[in-house]
Amino acid sequence: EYDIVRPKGKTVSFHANPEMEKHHFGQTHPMKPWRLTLTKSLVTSYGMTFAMDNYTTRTATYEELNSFHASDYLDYLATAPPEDQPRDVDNPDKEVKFNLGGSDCPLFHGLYDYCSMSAGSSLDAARKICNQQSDIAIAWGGGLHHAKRSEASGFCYINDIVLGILQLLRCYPRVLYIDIDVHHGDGVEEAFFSTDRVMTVSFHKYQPEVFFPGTGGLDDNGPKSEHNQGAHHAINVPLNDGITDEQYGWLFESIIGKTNESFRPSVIALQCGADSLAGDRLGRFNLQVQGHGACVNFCKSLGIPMVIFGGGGYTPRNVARAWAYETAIAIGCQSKIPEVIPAHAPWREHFIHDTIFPTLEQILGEPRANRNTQKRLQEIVMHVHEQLRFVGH
Ligand code: VJV
Ligand code: CA
Ligand code: ZN
Repeated sequence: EYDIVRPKGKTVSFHANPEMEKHHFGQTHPMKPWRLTLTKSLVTSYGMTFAMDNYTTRTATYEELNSFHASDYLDYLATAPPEDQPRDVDNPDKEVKFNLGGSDCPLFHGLYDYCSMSAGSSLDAARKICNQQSDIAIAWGGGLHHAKRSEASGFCYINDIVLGILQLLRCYPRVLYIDIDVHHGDGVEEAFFSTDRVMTVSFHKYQPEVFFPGTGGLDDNGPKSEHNQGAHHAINVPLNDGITDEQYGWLFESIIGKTNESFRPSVIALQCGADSLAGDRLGRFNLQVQGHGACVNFCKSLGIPMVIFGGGGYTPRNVARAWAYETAIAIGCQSKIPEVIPAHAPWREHFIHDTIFPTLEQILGEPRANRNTQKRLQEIVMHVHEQLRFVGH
């Protein structure tokens, strides 16, 4: 029925744990782990599993989590009572200290398992790239870029990306981290702030005081001291509401193309948060599936091994569309997947349009006014190119 075959040479691996998807942050919380089920369902229905190596990932061990996170934080994460249980009277200040139990980062049932599974899939993906057993390794359950060493933040408890990059640094000299989630990748930037072995680039909506997390201005490029090795190794692309596929694609290629030339990464870690799509419950951009996917395609075209992580994405049907399409791009079968969502796809009724690429009349979401002027985008590119003059290997 399908014409999707294993591409010669390139190996793609897909890392997931279906147990992860059964966890709930709470009834109306925007983060819905079952968007991963929806994604996998589309990937399977389009016949893509036959063109990849599929792995059910193990849970990361305490020691693995401990390679970035502090022990006291992990210990509390593992033992904190879920919200519907009596408060932990012995540790009244720990929830505050670790930012656990608020509305963004609730203490739900099975939280520690959920975190270990997300981290386990990202670590497995990174190892597959280290061993050179894959050219592209996909971990849609990862991408939780806000978590800090000793603090949960913005729906993220364990920073699986930092763990994955630490693994990559054991085998590769330089890692380029790229983050297309609508939010600033603050946790990853902070973790590698003082090293020139990791270059971080985040594209995000930037409006401090109004939009989370409020960091990631154009002038935030790493430590200010030239003596610090991390100087100039953080790039931030602050954007306004309503950016389009065309503008984003131009920015992405100008910035990542030039970064690739200057930094010469040995491997790419790409966070593909789908909250930068139009119609996202929390996002503000106008990207369509094609525009989001074009970023993945551009990275692939650089011919460097790559780990692909998930991230945000709060309109599940659109998250699944984008991540299924991007899985196809990784395999190289995007021109062969039928536009129409297969009739036998379970969950088909979740898709308000029958196609993976809604047409002009039925785009992903009500478009927002575009507040990004061409002049400002040009200034951003100029600033980034200026920064990159300090970077060279
Ligand atoms: O803006 C914030 C922080 C507040 C305090 C908590 N309230 C609920 C919101 C304002 C200052 N947090 C952001 C966090 C966004 C995290 C994005 C994560 C990622 O995509 O980058 C990577 C996975 C925020 N924006 C919207 C909400 N929180 C939000 C949280 C809810 C909610 C509605 C909106 C939590 C629970 C419920 N509704 C029921
Ligand atoms: Ca981002
Ligand atoms: Zn986000």
